[in-house]
Amino acid sequence: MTTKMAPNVRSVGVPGKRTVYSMCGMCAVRCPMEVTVEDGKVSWLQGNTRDKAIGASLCAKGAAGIAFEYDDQRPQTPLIRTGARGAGQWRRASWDEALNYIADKLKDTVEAYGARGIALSDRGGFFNDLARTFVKALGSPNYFNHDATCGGNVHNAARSIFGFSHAALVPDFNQAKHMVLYGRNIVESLMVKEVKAFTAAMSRGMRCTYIDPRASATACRATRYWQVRPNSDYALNLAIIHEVLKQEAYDKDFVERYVSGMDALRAAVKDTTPEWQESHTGVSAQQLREFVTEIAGQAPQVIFNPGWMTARHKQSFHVSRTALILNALMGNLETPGGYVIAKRPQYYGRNNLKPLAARAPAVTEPRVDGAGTTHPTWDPAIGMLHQLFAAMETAQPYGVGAYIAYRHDPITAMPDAEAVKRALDKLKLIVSIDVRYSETGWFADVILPESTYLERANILAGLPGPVPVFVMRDQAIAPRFDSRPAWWIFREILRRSGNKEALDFETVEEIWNYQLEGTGVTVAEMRESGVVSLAAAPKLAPRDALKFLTPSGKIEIDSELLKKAGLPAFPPYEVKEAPTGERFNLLFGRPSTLAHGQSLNNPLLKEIAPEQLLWIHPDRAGPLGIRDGEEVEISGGGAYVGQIKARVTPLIHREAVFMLHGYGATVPLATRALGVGVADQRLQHGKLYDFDPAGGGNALTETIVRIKPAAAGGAKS
Ligand SMILES: Nc1nc2c(c(=O)[nH]1)N[C@H]1C(S)=C(S)[C@@H](COP(=O)(O)OP(=O)(O)OC[C@H]3O[C@@H](n4cnc5c(=O)[nH]c(N)nc54)[C@H](O)[C@@H]3O)O[C@H]1N2
Ligand SMILES: Nc1nc2c(c(=O)[nH]1)N[C@H]1C(S)=C(S)[C@@H](COP(=O)(O)OP(=O)(O)OC[C@H]3O[C@@H](n4cnc5c(=O)[nH]c(N)nc54)[C@H](O)[C@@H]3O)O[C@H]1N2
Ligand code: SF4
Ligand SMILES: [Mo]
Repeated sequence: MTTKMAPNVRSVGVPGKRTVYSMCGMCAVRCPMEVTVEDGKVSWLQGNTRDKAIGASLCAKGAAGIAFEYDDQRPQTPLIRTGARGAGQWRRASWDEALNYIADKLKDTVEAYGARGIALSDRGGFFNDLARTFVKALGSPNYFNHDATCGGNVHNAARSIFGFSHAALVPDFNQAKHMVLYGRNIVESLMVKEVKAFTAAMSRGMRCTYIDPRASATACRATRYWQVRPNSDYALNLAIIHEVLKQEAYDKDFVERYVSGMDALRAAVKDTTPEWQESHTGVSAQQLREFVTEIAGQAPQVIFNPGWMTARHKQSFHVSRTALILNALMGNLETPGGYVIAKRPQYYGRNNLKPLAARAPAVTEPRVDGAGTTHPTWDPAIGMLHQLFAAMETAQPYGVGAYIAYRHDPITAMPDAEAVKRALDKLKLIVSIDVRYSETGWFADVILPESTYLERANILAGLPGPVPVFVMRDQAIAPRFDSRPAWWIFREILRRSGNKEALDFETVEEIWNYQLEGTGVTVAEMRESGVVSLAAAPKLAPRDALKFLTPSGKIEIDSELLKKAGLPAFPPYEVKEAPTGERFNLLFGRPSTLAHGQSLNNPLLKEIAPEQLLWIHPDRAGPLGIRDGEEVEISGGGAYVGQIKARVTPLIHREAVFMLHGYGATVPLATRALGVGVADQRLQHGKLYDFDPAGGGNALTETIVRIKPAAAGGAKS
């Protein structure tokens, strides 16, 4: 094994002790972080103390970054598949060989399908200018992020109402009086800054209404908990809006000035009374009325926080939309204690980072998923990944031949792993760029090991916010193995594909200098603290001059985008049949100590990971002969059957079972995670192409599973 430093990076193996400002990479939150390096090794990790919102805090996963770094169970060189897909036979390859192999297959793809036959998906977020530029420079419109199974529905709902993403709505925890959370499990599915702000707000007396069929740890902190029926939040919201209008608990001035479509809203909620929703949600009419009376006295410091996923079913978009409409009714936008709208640098008279994507020629080909065209409500900037898999299978609307999964593990992240594999198997080329052996990597043709977040530098990122910032992830240590940073990998593929201009930089510093041109910020300043603020203090926009990015400039309850899509603004609530007998809705979530499927093989996190249990209500478990602590068999209708221990508890709604996501891995080289627990995504059989038509997101929580006591001595899948 050669231990070689990636070319064109700073010499980092210097003796002595120093601090490098970076960003944690143990989950996608990317908290600002200080890395202590002693004699070329990482000796300590903590939050970036120059950023007061985080201080020295990291979560357990962040703190396990050292264990991740010094774990050898990861791809150490490029690997090229030698056996059948997924069979696990590989040969080590040099970077030249692997990159040439990829370039050849990309050429075949372009010959067969045109450049649009190349697609890439990634985890989105801060640094996505790089991957977008890469795809654009290849001449393809087909960049996707992961949002089909994450925040897609919420994002597209916000886009239909405000014209911008829900990520642009920043809750003012300092002054909020009441926060309503829809399955947003803030204290476990955590972001360090947010959970600190939430905990502080609760200590100072903020009220919290938490809505979830399962009593999560956040439910335990909340002042009100509603154990709603699964997938019923839309009915709840229609009734809350009905009551808010009836009690006149909304901000009339704000609505008058900024909201269009109140007539449509009134018509939609005319009959959705608190009594009407009772049988749909399980929340009593009286409790709902009391809630509305309470928030009437707290508005506008009341925040309806739809989180990222607001359930994942075929009306999720409308759950999110109605939650966002409630914010508009509260008049809480750009108000202390409400939602602050994230600002770009221009708002404070500063320039943003120069986009790399501008260096690549425009692509005029239509997207393969129809986002923005046949599906006007789906944001073309992020796409809808399941439709890429559909195109792989059907070659409609056109064929796709090559796919790069960069920082993304769709065989874990998308429902129905077998269906994902069937689609992938049609391709000429599957590449995984990862820091560990993912399920997708194991099925790929080529694995390219990216240097870890401690071993590499990223491009700079500009983050909008109450105060916009530029952030840096600098390289802390030399790569331990023969890996490379993504910017280098993409540059090399482009060079070999005859499209080199867009990313033709020799060093990451060259990229940084390009990005910083005209901003008044220098690389040295970035290195000094890792985070540079573009204003001294946040400044709210004047309330009488708010501008929304919708076609009308207003908050569009009667959305132009929905009209264009031929979709109703307020479809009738779809009544949910209650599963009975052996049948349950499968719900899922995360523990605070694991990030998706990527953490269970970490030597430290494996030790503290909770045992994966199946939460089931005593009223349903009893008749099935299922007892607390005993093994049950769970199946989702496909070939995959799991065995898991029951946790019999009233903390889960009668109609649902709940399990943690991130278990049930199958890669033999990741020995600590191998075969531990059950993979919820494999139980989501038949769900790859089942989605919310308006939001586009997969209908994961509509999965029905069957549960029965495990046969004594039954084999574990
Ligand atoms: N059934 C089910 N499906 C789900 C979910 C669920 O709870 N249940 N959750 C959904 C949600 S919310 C999301 S966000 C998605 C998440 O799905 P993914 O985005 O696929 O998950 P992650 O584990 O965050 O990261 C993806 C891959 O990036 C790799 N990676 C980590 N760091 C780096 C790096 O520095 N460089 C590179 N190149 N790779 C890196 C990881 O090893 C991992 O293989 O899954 C969704 N799908
Ligand atoms: N520790 C840790 N933190 C993380 C992550 C991680 O992997 N690990 N991932 C990050 C990412 S990518 C994301 S997207 C966020 C996700 O953060 P959250 O949005 O908080 O998501 P989950 O943890 O999946 O929790 C989902 C909750 O929704 C509930 N739920 C299911 N169906 C319904 C329903 O119909 N209505 C309502 N109201 N609730 C329902 C489930 O019971 C569960 O408790 O977490 C982020 N933070
Ligand atoms: S939430 Fe935890 S794992 Fe995620 S970036 Fe922050 S410290 Fe790291
Ligand atoms: Mo997510």
